[in-house]
Amino acid sequence: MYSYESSKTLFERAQQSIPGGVNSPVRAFKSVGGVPLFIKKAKGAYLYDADDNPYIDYIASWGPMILGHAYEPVVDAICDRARYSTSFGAPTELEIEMAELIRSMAPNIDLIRMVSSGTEACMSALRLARGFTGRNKFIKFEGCYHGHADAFLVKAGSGVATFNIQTVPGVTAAIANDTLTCAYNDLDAVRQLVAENKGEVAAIIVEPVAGNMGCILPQPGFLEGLRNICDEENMVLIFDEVMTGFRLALGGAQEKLGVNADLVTYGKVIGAGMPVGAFGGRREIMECIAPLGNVYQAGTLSGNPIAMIAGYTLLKALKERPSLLKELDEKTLYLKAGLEKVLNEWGQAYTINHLGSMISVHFSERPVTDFASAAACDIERFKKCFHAMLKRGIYLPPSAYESWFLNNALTYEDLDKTIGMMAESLKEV
Ligand code: KE4
Repeated sequence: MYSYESSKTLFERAQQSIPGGVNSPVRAFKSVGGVPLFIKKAKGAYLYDADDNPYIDYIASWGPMILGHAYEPVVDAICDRARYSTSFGAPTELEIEMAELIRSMAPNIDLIRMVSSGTEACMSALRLARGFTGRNKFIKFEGCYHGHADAFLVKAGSGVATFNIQTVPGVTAAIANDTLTCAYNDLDAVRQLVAENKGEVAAIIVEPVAGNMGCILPQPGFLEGLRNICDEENMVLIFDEVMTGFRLALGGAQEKLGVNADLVTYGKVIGAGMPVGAFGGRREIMECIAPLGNVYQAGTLSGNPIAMIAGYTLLKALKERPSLLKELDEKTLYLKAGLEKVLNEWGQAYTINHLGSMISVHFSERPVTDFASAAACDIERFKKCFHAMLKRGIYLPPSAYESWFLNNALTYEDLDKTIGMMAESLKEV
């Protein structure tokens, strides 16, 4: 039986100095209850908490650690580069190499700007779309999460859904009024919003595979429909690939699903665990960004050499060995098959959503295709399953509104253990 004494002590101490004891709300275990684990170290597919309990990690820092924790080429690159200073605030050759590498991997990226988080990337892409079109409104989907910039905190997913925050204090009505929302996968609702706001909608931003209400796939024709609507209405289509980028394929969801956006945002994997985001896309749009154009966007640590060398090293490894993503997809399929077997033996309602190495288990009698169906799942049963797995050494995302993230350091033995622990956990949920 795991002891959590050190995490308990640290959590009490953390709350004296940090709001809720965490620097990001989803880490607080607030929606699943219990004490958040304080992590001491990690290697490969394993985390070790402050009590040295080992866990097989299915969060991978919410996506970045796609080749496992402390991936040696990344660690070595960071250590080597740090001795030449950690930041200059001036252009470097490394930033050119990073931009050129990304353009060689992802389709449809004429120009790309580095920032320091997915939030910054999405916030900047929206401002750019508004500046490019001269329009104020935009469409997002209920349950999708694009970071915590004010405009996106309307019916958002991830922690906003986890904590059931209907209206985020501090987001003014003036801001929220330009955020139009509808259900994911509902093209008719999009068409209606566009018709009701004719000529006023700058952009549609979408997670091409949603990961912030659990994993939810676009229905056939959904993304293609968004593409057509944006073409017809001269709107900017923004793919938020912070989660899917460099994970679903080297070229992300654009490559995997065969639909090109006008702007794409990145985060997570692009920084290999260091603070990196990026937005890029069509030259005519990107050329509106300062210093070329007047859409202002900036950042002291944008393109930071330590963050760049970490991300560059990881992306280069993925590009040079495309088999890594194939291996990861195969491992995810193996895990899915094993989970389905034990869930079927358990005999109660569930559904698994999955694409590539994104997967989520929902305790639901019906398909989970949007936020409403995700929210209608048996959330209490998820909470019990989360803790049953945690005490058996399996670390799942502490929310029913998150995707699981596999990393390629997972072995088939780890996957078998996960499947076995699920079989045991289901006896007590
Ligand atoms: P960051 O600002 O957290 O780097 O990225 C925001 C973001 C943007 N777009 C998508 C599709 C995202 O999933 C995210 C961040 N994802 C959450 C987990 N669902 C980050 C975890 C957290 O908030 O601590």
